[in-house]
Amino acid sequence: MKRIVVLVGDGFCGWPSALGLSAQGHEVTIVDNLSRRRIDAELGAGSLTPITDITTRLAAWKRVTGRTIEFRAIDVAKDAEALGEAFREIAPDTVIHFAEQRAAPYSMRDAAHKHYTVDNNINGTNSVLASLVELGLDTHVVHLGTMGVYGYDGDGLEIPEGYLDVKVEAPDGRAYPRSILYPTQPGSIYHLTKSMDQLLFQFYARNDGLRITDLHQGIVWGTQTEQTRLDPELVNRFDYDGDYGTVLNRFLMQAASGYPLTVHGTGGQTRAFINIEDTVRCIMLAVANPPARGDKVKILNQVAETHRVRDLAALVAKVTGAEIALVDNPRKEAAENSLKVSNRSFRRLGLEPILLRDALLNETLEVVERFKHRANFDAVPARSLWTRKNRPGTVQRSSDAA
Ligand code: NAD
Ligand code: USQ
Repeated sequence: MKRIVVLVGDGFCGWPSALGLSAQGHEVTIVDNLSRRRIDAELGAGSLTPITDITTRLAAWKRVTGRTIEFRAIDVAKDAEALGEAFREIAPDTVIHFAEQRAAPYSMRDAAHKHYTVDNNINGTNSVLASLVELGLDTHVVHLGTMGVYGYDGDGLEIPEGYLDVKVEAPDGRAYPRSILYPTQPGSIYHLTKSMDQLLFQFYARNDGLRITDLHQGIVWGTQTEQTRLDPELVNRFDYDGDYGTVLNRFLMQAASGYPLTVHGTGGQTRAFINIEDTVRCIMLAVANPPARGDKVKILNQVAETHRVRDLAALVAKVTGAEIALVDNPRKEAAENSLKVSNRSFRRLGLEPILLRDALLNETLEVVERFKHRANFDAVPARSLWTRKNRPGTVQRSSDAA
């Protein structure tokens, strides 16, 4: 059993991961500055599910399972001293680093939000790595990164897991072999910070021998996991707004509420998806399989399957009878792309991913059906614009004037 610090266990992926690891018997400490809850207030759209405050959540976990999860309120990006102190006291075997501003639209709102996202994400990652080095700890860092570092205008070439083996032809006629990070092409400031994280990881692994796993995850859908289902006070968060709501969860919430499914442009974007239960399984597998000291950064693609956005909309419409609306695309992205992603590493570690089966869509639909009365429909359209030429993804209805 390991001592694990989950930076940041109050979020959508962090909370069920912290519970899953605690259920496995690990000694878990959550660090979070609760910034996401403040952003809920800024956007006027809290979680659709009634998440309890962190103290109530942790007390419920203790009541239901008898297990304790510690909590520390620390800003990972700004308070390096407190973070270092926590690492010194706990001496973690593993640090799971989720502590970032993760919404692409939020990162593209304006200059202030671009600044916040870069500042928060890059300083946070550097603080985690620098603190561990300073303390001389041999901690395994597991970072939740994103498939989106590679961009979404692919032509069908399968994206490998992190590295590309190339031969560079030199003027002397020789071909020099190199293993390089697969080139990035981020499509938002948020995705750019994840690309920059990769360089920080590469540096600290080479310079200091830090053991680092970087998980390139697709879009997460679903809400509940084996542990969050145990008690209403353990319920996971569910985002549906135009900034933080991700596409499939948004479509499910819109379908349950009689709101047309907001397909951006032609819906030709193909993306990678993974269910929240598999996010937790992958984190567990990554924790159990660290790289050796001195190894290069271990990069794994954390995806189950790929889908085109309009096909997802058609699937949700078929299951629910919802109407589909083709709205303006507020983002600068290719109208159509193909995407193939290798997920061999997790498959080899035993992951049998959950695919989009009706039963699971139905579980999420039941959750949104139960809580749809809590939604703020003004927050549903995606209004953050990538460029001055883009237009908001607004459905033209009398109840939804732009
Ligand atoms: P989330 O916004 O629900 O949670 C993020 C948490 O981080 C929040 O609890 C917030 O309070 C905390 N936080 C942010 N900055 C912090 C700081 N400086 N100090 C302390 N706490 C801080 O996000 P999520 O959906 O759980 O995503 C978690 C990670 O997974 C992110 O790094 C994201 O890039 C990655 N990811 C998410 C998805 C997805 O679809 N949700 C997909 C791929 C990758
Ligand atoms: N889209 C719609 N209609 C909507 C919402 C989105 O058509 O109502 C489209 C978008 O234009 C985009 C696609 O759906 O083409 C995906 O959008 P998204 O908001 O679901 O996903 P994204 O912005 O890429 O970000 C999410 C998470 C992020 C994570 C990323 C994984 O918020 O933290 O890193 O998924 S990935 O997409 O693989 O980069």
